[in-house]
Amino acid sequence: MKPLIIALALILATPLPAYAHPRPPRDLRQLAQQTGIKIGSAVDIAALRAESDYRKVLNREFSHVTAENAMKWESVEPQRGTFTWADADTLVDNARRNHQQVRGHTLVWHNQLPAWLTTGVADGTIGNAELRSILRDHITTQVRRYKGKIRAWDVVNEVVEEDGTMRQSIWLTHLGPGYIADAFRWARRADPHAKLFINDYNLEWNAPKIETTLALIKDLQAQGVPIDGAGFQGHLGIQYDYPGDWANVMRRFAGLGLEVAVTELDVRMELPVTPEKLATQAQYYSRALTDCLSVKACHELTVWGYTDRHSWVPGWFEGQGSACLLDESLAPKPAYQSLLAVKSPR
Ligand code: 9MR
Repeated sequence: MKPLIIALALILATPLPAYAHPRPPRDLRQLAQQTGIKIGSAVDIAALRAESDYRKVLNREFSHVTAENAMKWESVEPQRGTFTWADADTLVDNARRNHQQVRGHTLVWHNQLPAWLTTGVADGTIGNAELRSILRDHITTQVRRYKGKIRAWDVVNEVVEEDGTMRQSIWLTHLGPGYIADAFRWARRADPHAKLFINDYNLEWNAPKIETTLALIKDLQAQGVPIDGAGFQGHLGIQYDYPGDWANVMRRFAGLGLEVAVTELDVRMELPVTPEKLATQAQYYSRALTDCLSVKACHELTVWGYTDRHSWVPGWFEGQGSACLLDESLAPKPAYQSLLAVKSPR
């Protein structure tokens, strides 16, 4: 009798493997808890303010948030020296109240720069030395303002071109290649605890971009530049093959000692929507989550908006849409269910 009791006790005391959770997750927040990664969404601040159903679902489902536009330079300093933090503050305050961590997006980019900056550079009234100090002040001011409230910053965004050359932004052409190292150093000084990321699109599969970005990171590390992570935006479309090598690519970045994250996932399609297309889209979403879960260093998967009611896709790709997990009326699509059904290897 005794050995049987001991055997039974042993079986009961053995912890269940992570994938053997008794119940499937009820929502994305619970999925995030069970898998141990952060599941986030980009946030449309106007919707957060004005639409109670949008706010309710955002705060129920997501434990991580990124401002879709509110932290970009043109949003926070539309006139030189005039700062407009209200939208970014709203996001950060809402996050604190709802136990959400925040990804700061983005400090150095070639898009959504304020007009005073781009015209000043173009007409020569802002010279290169002044431009460098403007960039330093921008990074320092913004990172300090949210010190301790941002888990990770996208310090530089989209600095490499599709052909693997460095992007000829105003930063590169006026400040030289050292602007990237400077940006990371200034960000670290302003908030020593925030994780500092490089972020890009098509980094999931585009070989020239992957190789250049890896080389850039190694070079930064050799100079002692503080860089902690690489973000894969993940703007996918079902008319293209799923980037089947993505997990291996993530592992290469992780091999440099970096955290990796999926920072802007969405999966667009050519309209009209059909059940077949939604089923394919669901596979893309679940594969992206599976890829992240299969790489130890992947700690975050963020979608670029969670509802088709507010998605950048229709405005940018003619005839395309339906890229998000929930439809316009906030009803879950097959993609949402497919995420909940992912079996975590962790
Ligand atoms: O979703 C954003 C959209 O509302 C803006 O109009 C657009 C302007 O460039 O930027 C979109 O977000 C981009 C993100 O900041 C960086 N990666 C690509 C995203 C989609 O364009």
